[in-house]
Amino acid sequence: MSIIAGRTGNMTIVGGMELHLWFIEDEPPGMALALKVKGTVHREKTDYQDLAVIETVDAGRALVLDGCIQTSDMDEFIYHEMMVHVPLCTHPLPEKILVIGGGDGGGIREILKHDSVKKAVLAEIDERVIAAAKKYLPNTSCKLDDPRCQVMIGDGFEHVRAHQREYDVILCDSTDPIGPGVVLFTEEFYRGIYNALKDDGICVAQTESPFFYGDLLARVSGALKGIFPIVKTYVTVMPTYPGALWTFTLASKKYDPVESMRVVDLETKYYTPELHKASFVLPRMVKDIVEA
Ligand code: AG3
Repeated sequence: MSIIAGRTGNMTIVGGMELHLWFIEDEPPGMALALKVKGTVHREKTDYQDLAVIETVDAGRALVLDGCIQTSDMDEFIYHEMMVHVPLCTHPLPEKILVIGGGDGGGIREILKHDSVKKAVLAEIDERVIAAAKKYLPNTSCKLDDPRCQVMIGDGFEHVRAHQREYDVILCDSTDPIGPGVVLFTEEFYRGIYNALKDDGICVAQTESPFFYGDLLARVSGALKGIFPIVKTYVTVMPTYPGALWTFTLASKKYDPVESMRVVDLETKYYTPELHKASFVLPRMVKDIVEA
């Protein structure tokens, strides 16, 4: 993560020069995403990663792990609604859901909007992420103490290995494939997920931006196609993620996400049933990646 002082704006005047603080997420070799910041709210090295919460000028508070923006008040609802409501409105009766990663709680908040859900398990390896979200991101983490939510601190891979045919829906709300997130993009992990799902279960994995992680998207899509009968990638926009065009990949044992979509009465800011279907209509460049 780089915090640099820029020369525009009107924040601090040092020696007659106006200075501003910007958070910069580098996308090597030649691009970066920048958010003007008011300051750092919290920073610590956890057992797993570098964790920061920053207060931005336009995007509210943001959680940053190992220099990568995970969630910001401005657009977290887009990511979380699309990750959750697409599979939960595809499955006819989603009752037991697992989120791997996702310690900020945004996925849990959206899952618990579904009345059918009896239990939502969060398997997060880094308890400091949960603690920071509860303290600094109240809007995102607001349902982590709900009686229907069970928080397990531990390895998501181990969790799926230990649970067979148990879940209706499993969501891989991972970081980028760096640090603790690497294992969550492996074929072995997806096999574990297949086994942890019931016979009509559905999995959704966040699969990054096609601009910076096209190879990864191709690999994940290929791996899932070797395991599940139905695999479809869908897209959304995420202004505070590098590349802005973002993908999720859905893998299903039985239900097709477009054919089997149910219209559910939900309070959302981004997701609609029309958008659910439309998000599976892929830009040519994404089609080329997942059909290769
Ligand atoms: N997890 C995926 C964030 C990926 C962002 N990548 C980046 N900034 N380079 C989000 C977790 C939200 N619950």
